[in-house]
Amino acid sequence: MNLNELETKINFRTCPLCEATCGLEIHTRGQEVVHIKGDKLDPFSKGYLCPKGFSVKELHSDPDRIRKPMIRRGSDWQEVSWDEAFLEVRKGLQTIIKEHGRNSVAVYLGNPSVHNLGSMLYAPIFLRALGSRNIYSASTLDQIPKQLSSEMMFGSDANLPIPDIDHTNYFLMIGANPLASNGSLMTAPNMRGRLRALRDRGGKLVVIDPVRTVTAKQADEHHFIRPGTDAFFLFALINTLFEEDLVSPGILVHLINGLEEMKSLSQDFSPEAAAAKCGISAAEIRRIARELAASSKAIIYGRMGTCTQPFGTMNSWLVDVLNVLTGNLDRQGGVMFPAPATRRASSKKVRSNRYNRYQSRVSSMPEVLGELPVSCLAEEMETEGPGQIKGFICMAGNPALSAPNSKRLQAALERVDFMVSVDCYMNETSRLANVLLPVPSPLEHSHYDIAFYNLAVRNIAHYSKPVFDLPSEQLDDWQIILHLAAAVSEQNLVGDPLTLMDDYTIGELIDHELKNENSPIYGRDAVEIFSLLKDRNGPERLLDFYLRVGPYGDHFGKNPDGLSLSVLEVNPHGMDFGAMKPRIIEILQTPSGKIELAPSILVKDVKRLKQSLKSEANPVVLVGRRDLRSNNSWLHNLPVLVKGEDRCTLWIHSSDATRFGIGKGERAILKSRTGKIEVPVEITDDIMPGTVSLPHGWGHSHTGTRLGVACEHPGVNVNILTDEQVFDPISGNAVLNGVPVSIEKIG
Ligand SMILES: Nc1nc2c(c(=O)[nH]1)N[C@H]1C(S)=C(S)[C@@H](COP(=O)(O)OP(=O)(O)OC[C@H]3O[C@@H](n4cnc5c(=O)[nH]c(N)nc54)[C@H](O)[C@@H]3O)O[C@H]1N2
Ligand SMILES: Nc1nc2c(c(=O)[nH]1)N[C@H]1C(S)=C(S)[C@@H](COP(=O)(O)OP(=O)(O)OC[C@H]3O[C@@H](n4cnc5c(=O)[nH]c(N)nc54)[C@H](O)[C@@H]3O)O[C@H]1N2
Ligand code: SF4
Ligand SMILES: [Mo]
Repeated sequence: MNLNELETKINFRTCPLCEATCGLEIHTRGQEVVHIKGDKLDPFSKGYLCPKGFSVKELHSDPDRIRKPMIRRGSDWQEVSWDEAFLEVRKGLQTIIKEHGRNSVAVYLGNPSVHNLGSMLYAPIFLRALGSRNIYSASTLDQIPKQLSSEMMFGSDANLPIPDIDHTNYFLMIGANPLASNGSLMTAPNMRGRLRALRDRGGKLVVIDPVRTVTAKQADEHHFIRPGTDAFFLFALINTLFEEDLVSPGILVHLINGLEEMKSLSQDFSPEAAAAKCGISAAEIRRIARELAASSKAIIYGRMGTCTQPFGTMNSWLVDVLNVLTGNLDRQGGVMFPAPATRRASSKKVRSNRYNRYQSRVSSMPEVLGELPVSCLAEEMETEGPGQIKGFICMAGNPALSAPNSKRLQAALERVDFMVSVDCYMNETSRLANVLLPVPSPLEHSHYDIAFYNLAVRNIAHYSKPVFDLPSEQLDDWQIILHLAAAVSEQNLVGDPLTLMDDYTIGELIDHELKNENSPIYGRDAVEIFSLLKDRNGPERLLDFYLRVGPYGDHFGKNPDGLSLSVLEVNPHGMDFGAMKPRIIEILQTPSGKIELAPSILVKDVKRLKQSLKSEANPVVLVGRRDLRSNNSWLHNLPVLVKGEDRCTLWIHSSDATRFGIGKGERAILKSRTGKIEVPVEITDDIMPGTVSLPHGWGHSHTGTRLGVACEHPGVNVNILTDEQVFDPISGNAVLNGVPVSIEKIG
């Protein structure tokens, strides 16, 4: 044995599992992870870690992770070489494309693809090569309403207002549970510490949630809200600001359109009218509005719970209208726009909205930001006729568990002619594929959070080298994706398709940049820039390019002390470029050059809200729940994260338990339009009467999966109950909260 094999090495790496981007200190010996702790020298996380951070050790060594490409013949899976696998993919997809056209191949990009440098940089290239309109992603199960409202208000979905949590005095948090989720659209490690600091400096945290969550318990104030009624609450806050002459956009006053329109729209939503719908009293609504107006630095923040409901886009819009009306948009301690190190100067000052440029085939749902809603995926697979989905590529996703009415979607997946999964597990979705292309362990490739630094409360840049070399028989995500791009291309690319496409990609990027008058390398020589990048390839070359033309970059020599990947490589704990700063002028890309407070599509939708003022509330509705030791559907195979008591339980208020005759420790049947499930019940007064809650991502009881540990703790799949036919009609986003259900005691 080599003596070096026995030496312990210390590696630093960002945790890839959630949006918080914590620094890990990973101790390895040979090919083994000895242990993982928080990296105290990471300028952002300062040693903080949640239990999932440690679990990367088990993830890396999990014997159930798939390590060889596989082809399914009937119910038999065979390990094959990469060449064989890609040949099979090319044959399968080309047959479909030739016969039915490019739109007949659909793609789903799942949540971890946003946490993966290779897929962030290369999936767009694959999507372009494919040229299909049937592009789906986890975004329409999640935050696309927020992206769409930003597109309409500020002119780009790439600029989302992010809470300046470290400097605020007042945090109104609606439909988010960052002490369980570690924060979303608000990248910041150690939410508990940051929220504690807010209170320690005399600030106030107010949580609006149908559940008294762990976050609500740490707040100064928590208000139960009836699921799906946030838009009434938000409009009533706006109504109060106008009625009491508290509107004060500050220096933004000359930068906004639609102030009068907002005033008149809000008139129909008095605090009294809203209170009857949402369950928060008119007096409380008025008081919260006054407190927001009085605070010198306040945040209004709405997340998951506000997006995944029928008024998702409206909520996302009204949240930022409130930030503007109280003068908190683009102000320190309010919500601001990060300046990430990889940001390129935009070439267009004005953009038209990427919305409704085409529609889905069956239900005519509008395209949003280049994709169609997952709620339409099953019907597009089932409904015959030109454009029907016949081929399906699933990357880093498990829609068989994560998408609404998953029974229907699973049946639809079973009938597509050809399916490819790019995944590390044989799970509920990938078991249905014809070809499974396995991705490496997160420790076998590099990492940079190109997506999440766009959402971070500080401007951070942190590059992690691979902890272990890529095993010789393994391809990285970006290589798999380029092979897929080659497989769907018309020509059979000769030579080395990967190098060809990789060089082409960077070449195109350089050309584009050199023509952009706002770029720091405008007008320079393409050959020179290309040669300055020549020592790298793949994601590293693209990342180096982005960093060097970015706001802190070396601008390829023009700013010699500036940032490049080489600089990050000698700063293994990451670098901090400071807190967010006001920069609204730089980011606005609306045709008017102003903030659109009242975009016409959203204004028209207010009629729907007005109509629902009169509708009756459902007697019992179901909401979701996140637990610190989960991550959507895919970490339940790690013993450290599933040990202990069953977490997939139905929370029900004691008054409802009495009403339905359900006692402690008993089980219940839950039914909705789409299905029924049996669940163990937990009685608690931490939930609003009339609301029940169940986590998602469970239900690991399908034959054909290879998830030894998860199958011992299967839980039930809540998405058997969520309804794909109920969605936010503006964005098409799925409704995963506020689902009407009935409950029966078992026996
Ligand atoms: N009822 C209900 N449903 C929900 C939600 C809810 O709150 N309630 N939440 C929704 C939300 S917000 C989201 S984002 C979605 C998430 O749902 P999905 O997008 O389906 O994501 P996951 O369930 O996390 O599945 C991720 C898959 O990626 C694989 N994977 C992990 N890392 C990598 C990698 O680096 N590369 C590749 N190629 N594969 C990888 C995992 O093995 C797993 O199969 O679920 C949604 N569904
Ligand atoms: N531990 C863990 N962390 C995760 C994940 C995970 O699965 N587990 N998933 C990651 C992903 S993909 C995402 S998108 C983020 C999400 O992160 P968050 O946005 O913080 O989402 P949740 O923790 O689901 O909190 C949503 C809250 O909304 C409440 N809610 C439900 N319906 C309504 C409503 O109608 N109105 C209001 N006001 N509230 C409502 C729920 O009770 C819940 O407390 O978390 C990420 N982090
Ligand atoms: S909070 Fe998120 S990033 Fe930090 S250790 Fe946990 S899972 Fe990883
Ligand atoms: Mo998500």
